[in-house]
Amino acid sequence: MRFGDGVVVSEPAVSTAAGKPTPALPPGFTFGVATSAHQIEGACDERGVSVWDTFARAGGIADGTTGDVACDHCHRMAEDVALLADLGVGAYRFSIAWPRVQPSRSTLNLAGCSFYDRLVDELLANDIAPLATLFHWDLPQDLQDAGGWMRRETAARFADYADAVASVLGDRVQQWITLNEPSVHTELGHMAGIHAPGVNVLPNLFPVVHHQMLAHGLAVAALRAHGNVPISIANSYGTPWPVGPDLTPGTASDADRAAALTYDAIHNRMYTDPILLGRYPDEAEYLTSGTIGDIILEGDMSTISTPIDALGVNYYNPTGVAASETEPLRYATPGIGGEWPRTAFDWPVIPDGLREMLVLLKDQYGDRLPPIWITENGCAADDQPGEDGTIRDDVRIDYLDQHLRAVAAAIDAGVDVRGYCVWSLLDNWEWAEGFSKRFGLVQVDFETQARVPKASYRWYRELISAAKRG
Ligand code: GCO
Repeated sequence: MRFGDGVVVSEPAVSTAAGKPTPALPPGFTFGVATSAHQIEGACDERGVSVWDTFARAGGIADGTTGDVACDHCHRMAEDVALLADLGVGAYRFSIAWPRVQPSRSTLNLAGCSFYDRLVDELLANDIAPLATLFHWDLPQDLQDAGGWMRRETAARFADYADAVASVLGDRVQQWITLNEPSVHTELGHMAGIHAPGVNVLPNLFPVVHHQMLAHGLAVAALRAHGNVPISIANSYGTPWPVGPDLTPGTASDADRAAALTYDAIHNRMYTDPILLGRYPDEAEYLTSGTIGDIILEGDMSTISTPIDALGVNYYNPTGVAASETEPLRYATPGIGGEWPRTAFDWPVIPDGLREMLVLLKDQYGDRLPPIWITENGCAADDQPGEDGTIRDDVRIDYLDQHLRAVAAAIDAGVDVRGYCVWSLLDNWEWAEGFSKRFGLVQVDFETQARVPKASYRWYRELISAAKRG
């Protein structure tokens, strides 16, 4: 069924992934999908400016596009929630655009708050649990102009924003996710310069790390003041795979294995240890020219480690890690070789890496590890319509099927996983890649904004329906 332009296309029969039975996940397991504000909302003239608007206008996007219109979700919200309802998901992970709620420090944009108010009500009317991410990288530009995450004040401003949002939505949101992928925002936005705000603050990266962690902790306290809605954070996790000269683990050296431990400390544990253990890994000292004690103030670690109710895991693939004498973080990530299938992003498809990462988290954190949600997993594919106009994205079906089996295997190994969100509902604006990478269960024609469910949409709908039938 085609949404948006009113034309209905006949639906071909659903074929499960290679005819295999659906992955066996426990009763009560939640199937969902995920999106983010800047990647789908559009309506840029109805909100304040974010660092991604500035970064795109400065030429940072591969195809020269912006998120100004994206999927025009702000003006098509009911249609998109209808897609969610038809899909049968139990949860929808979306993000709230900070600049839409607070265009500048002293203002609260009531129209912006009203949009999220209506979205949450529409979701609940369709028995879909709203999972709201408060920060998915779209920092208000005026905050960046004042120093952004290099400044401690930004953490306090984030808590004020969280308080404002909770005062509007706190009675209906079913899970708060404070930050999305602080590691990626730090590394790509504040070191590599290929994401907004496009700066390189090396050798002093640690303030960006710590002020995001502090923002998380202060927001937890602000959210708790509005009730007992479960709170989590959605971290990017790359399973650390040491690789040698041929980019496979088979030729890795002891130095590569040591580098993989460093990568795990800096990319994965740097944003998990402070929250679950109340301390940073020793490698945090690599991220400052001084000492981390210069940045951490009394009480910070206690604030940051305020208990949370779930841990969000965004997983796409393992990370190949090799020793490096020249890289500033003391490791290189040259990729993973071997005969793996690859996505349209050229990312290797290694589902068992997800099981491995989940078991690693359980081993590392033991009883300090709260229940896990897979808050993102999915693949970019070169989707092409068939002769009947539908998209037969079997590559995506196989990807999702295999990763759900990896989740089931992790659960069998004793990891408490409660839910899984496909990235993403819609083809959307993929950051520095613009519109060139399509992750959606639903194809979006960015000229007409027509939505066309793909075969993976129908496969996921059938899988969810079968799980409900038990
Ligand atoms: C991320 C972001 C998403 C991306 C998705 C595909 O994990 O990078 O959370 O916004 O669009 O992961 O790259």
